[in-house]
Amino acid sequence: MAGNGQSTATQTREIETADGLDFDAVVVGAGFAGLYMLHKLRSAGLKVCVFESGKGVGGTWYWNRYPGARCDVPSMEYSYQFDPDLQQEWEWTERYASQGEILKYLEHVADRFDLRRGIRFETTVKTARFDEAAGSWVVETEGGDRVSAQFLIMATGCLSARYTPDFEGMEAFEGMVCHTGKWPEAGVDTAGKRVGVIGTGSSGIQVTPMLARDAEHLFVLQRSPAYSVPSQNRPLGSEEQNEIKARYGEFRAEAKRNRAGIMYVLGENSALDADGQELQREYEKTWDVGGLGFTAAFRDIFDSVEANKTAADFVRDKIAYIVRDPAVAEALTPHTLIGCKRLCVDANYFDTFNRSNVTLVDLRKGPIERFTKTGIVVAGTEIPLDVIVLATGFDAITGALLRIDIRGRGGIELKQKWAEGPGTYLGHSIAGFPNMFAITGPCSPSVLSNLVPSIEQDVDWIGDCIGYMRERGRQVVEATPEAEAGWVAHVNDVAQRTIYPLEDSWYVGANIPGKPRVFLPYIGFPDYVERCTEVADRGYTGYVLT
Ligand code: NA7
Repeated sequence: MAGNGQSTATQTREIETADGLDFDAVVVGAGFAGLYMLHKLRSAGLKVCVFESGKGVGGTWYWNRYPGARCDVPSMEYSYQFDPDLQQEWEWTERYASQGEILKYLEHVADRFDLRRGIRFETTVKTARFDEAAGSWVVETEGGDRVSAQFLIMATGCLSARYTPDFEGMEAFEGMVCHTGKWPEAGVDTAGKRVGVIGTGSSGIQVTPMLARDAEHLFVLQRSPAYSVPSQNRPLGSEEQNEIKARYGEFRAEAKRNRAGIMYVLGENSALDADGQELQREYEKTWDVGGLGFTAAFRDIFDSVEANKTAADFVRDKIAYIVRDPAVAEALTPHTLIGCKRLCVDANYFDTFNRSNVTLVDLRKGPIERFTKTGIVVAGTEIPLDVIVLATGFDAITGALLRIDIRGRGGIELKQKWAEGPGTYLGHSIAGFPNMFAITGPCSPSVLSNLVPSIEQDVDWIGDCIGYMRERGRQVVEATPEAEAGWVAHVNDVAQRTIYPLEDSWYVGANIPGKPRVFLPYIGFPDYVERCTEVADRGYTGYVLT
């Protein structure tokens, strides 16, 4: 986090001298989205204040410091493209960047574009209310700051509201408990200790092999087995990078034409037309390449249950092959559709269960009953532990927005408006919440796309919309309820044409008790971009500008 402390005085000055705490825009969050939003608006001459809970920039990549934390999108793509020089200068060291490297990159971006002075760190936004008479937002922080701004921009991230289940007796445990999503900066000493990890989603799957290396014994408490494919991560040589950099624009444009906005070649064939040999050959090929491209082996893995089953069978066979104990292999094998819950990308996850210091605890045979002073009781037996790692996920996409008390026109609470599930227009605008935007909000491609280009798309769109308003002297922009309803219907319609909604996952809010079951992201980055562009080109159709 080098550099954060030294600029505190400057940031405070910029924030405090801006017309007595009256801003053009308040941005909440200083991860990928907040940093670029600040740069964009500041470059357009706006007075901007960013509030950030962390001590430094980075958002997700600031908090998720657990060993093994790594992005599942290749580093050459999981990076900004708004500045060609930045894009050319930065050198990635691995095919998939580690948390530490992404954080360094974001710190570099913050310094390169002089962003830190516009950010108030260690400041959590508590409430935001739209003042109808003034046509602006009043934002209050937990520390008592109160500022107003014409625009409120939520850059709060899709996977930032941590979820910790309400385990009985948690406070009684005398060892260390830490969530992967809030890993201590100083690290956690697990060497020679008895460690329990709860959760086998992406975070659990990444942290497990790392913990197994030095723990005396690692217990992996699994409620649902997950599909995972190898990342086949490797060092990224300059030659390979330079090849991409020589045609970076073209490379990025090509990636954006794919449904997820990521570079992969979608198989032309249907898995249903392939015989056993072809299936095996194609899946082996994509397995060896590694990463999320596995599900691109055939064109219809997300469109047909039967096609999906061929990919799932292949991974099930791999698990049986890798894990030596057949009973453990079976317990680790999912029997659901593949990829409808986020596909995990790992480094030796399944092989870790061949180690003598690792035990899989199958919670389907008996759930976690309670925590005790010295461990966790599962099915009547205590597992003695020194450290408990919660890899229990996030209240995805809506959680970070709803944890702030946001009130729009007529004092309506966002929580109330979204009681039955979130509705937005184009993912970033909400009827009844004028002059507020959510970057990669619900009903946008967000987590089903490469998030960085999705963020840039939203930031550019929002910046252009604000620019349009300023040029024409418009004060307030608001999505109409009709436009919002139409967009939500379209988002659902597109999702229903795929098999994504068929499984329980955080894409549908199923991981959070009581959360309405609604398919949260929009499937199809290129269609989304086209629609947003069309709306802007036609003078912001579906919005009222006053
Ligand atoms: P995920 O994918 O939501 O995984 C959370 C895990 O925690 C999952 O295995 C859950 O089991 C498990 N969990 C949650 N509650 C409990 C309780 N009460 N008891 C036992 N186990 C529980 O979160 P991640 O942080 O791994 O990944 C989130 C995203 O971040 C990921 O998809 C990437 O996009 C990056 P369940 O499956 O619900 O049975």
